[in-house]
Amino acid sequence: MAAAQGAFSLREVLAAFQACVTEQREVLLGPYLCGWRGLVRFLNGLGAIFSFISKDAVAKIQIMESYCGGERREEYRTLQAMVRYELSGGLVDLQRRSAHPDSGCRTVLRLHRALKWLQLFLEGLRTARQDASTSAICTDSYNASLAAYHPWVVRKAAAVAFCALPSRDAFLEVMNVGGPEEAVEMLGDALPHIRDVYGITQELYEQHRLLDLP
Ligand code: 1PW
Repeated sequence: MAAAQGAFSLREVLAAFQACVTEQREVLLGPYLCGWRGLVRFLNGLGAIFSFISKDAVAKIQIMESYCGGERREEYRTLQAMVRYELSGGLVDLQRRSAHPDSGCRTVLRLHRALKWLQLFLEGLRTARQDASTSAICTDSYNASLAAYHPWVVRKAAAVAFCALPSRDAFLEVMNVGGPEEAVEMLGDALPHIRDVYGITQELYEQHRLLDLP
């Protein structure tokens, strides 16, 4: 089962987020999107109820993949290059979505905010007791991060989906890395890399005042 096609393994995601950060502390978009693809597979493994959540992430990943595979792919090799290119070319809508509704900058910002949720959720999962409620962990991490950016209707739908989350052990099993202890250990290895990628992105966006892009 662990090798089933399309099955999520936390190992892949670990490797992708680890491979994101270059020696110059730049974030490579290729592995970043690869990591996101892994996360989406993970979400899909949690059941159909999560498909509305993964659908938007997939749409955003696709937008970014088309930039990364497009004519201007050199400008989209790293997050830093993308920000430079889009800002200097006036390719980002700063006040409201109009001429450039799907800029790389605003699209990555949505994924970046969602990554915070994931980070908090996995941290909660890692440190929780065996009998802890994953729904509560998920709700708390969502409320502490992404919820602030979502309208009421999305928050309600998310709350319903969270109720359907399996137990902590079942959850760790979906991660496909072995027993619960192994999964917890793997989370301990993976999280610093996710935190690192999040931190670099946050700093970059702060510097360029991009954290509130419409
Ligand atoms: C179990 C923990 C998993 C964390 C995975 C993170 C996936 C997050 C996707 C949440 C999507 C909720 C529904 C979509 C909302 C969009 O309106 C919103 N997108 C996101 C990613 O927050 C904003 O995008 P928009 O409307 O400005 O294009």
